[in-house]
Amino acid sequence: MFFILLSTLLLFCCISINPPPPTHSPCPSGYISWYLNCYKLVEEAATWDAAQTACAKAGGNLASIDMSYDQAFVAGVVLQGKADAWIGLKRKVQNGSYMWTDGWPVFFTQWGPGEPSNLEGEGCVSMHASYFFHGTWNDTKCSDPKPYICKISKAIPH
Ligand SMILES: *[C@@H]1O[C@H](CO)[C@@H](O)[C@H](O)[C@H]1NC(C)=O
Ligand SMILES: *[C@@H]1O[C@H](CO)[C@@H](O)[C@H](O)[C@H]1NC(C)=O
Ligand SMILES: [Ca+2]
Repeated sequence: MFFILLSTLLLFCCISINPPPPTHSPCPSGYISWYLNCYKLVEEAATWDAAQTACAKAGGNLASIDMSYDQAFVAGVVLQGKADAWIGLKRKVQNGSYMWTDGWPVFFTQWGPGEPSNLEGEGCVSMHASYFFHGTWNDTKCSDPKPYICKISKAIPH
């Protein structure tokens, strides 16, 4: 009887002093959590290089988009038609191939009609906000200031 009472007391004591740990977002504030990734639309316009530097300072990169469901999430939830925004894809001047800044291989693309136009001086990729071209990609001029999408990821490319 005593032991039942004691264990009941212990049970109450320990439940009351051990509340469940608070659930907190795995992402820094202002970022939206999605699988192993955190995304943020930064609405202050910057050149592509300045945008990449700012994302890197926060521990990430300009966003890479590796799959169709990442594309749907970034276009629909992060961008929400607010502004054309830089993503982490850039054409290398050396050989013309497009590479993600975070090192992921380019598996998936969502170019707009006629893109990439690969015009001289246009090697940085932005995502469209406009109704008709929503979410599609365009190679544009790297020195144009645009809002941008940062991504912090726990997934490591290999
Ligand atoms: C293109 O050049 C970059 C270096 O600027 C290199 O990392 C990449 O592997 C090259 N890609 C091809 C297909 O040669
Ligand atoms: C793609 O970018 C170019 C500027 O580099 C712009 O003139 C063109 O309108 C863009 N395409 C769309 C569909 O907005
Ligand atoms: Ca273009």
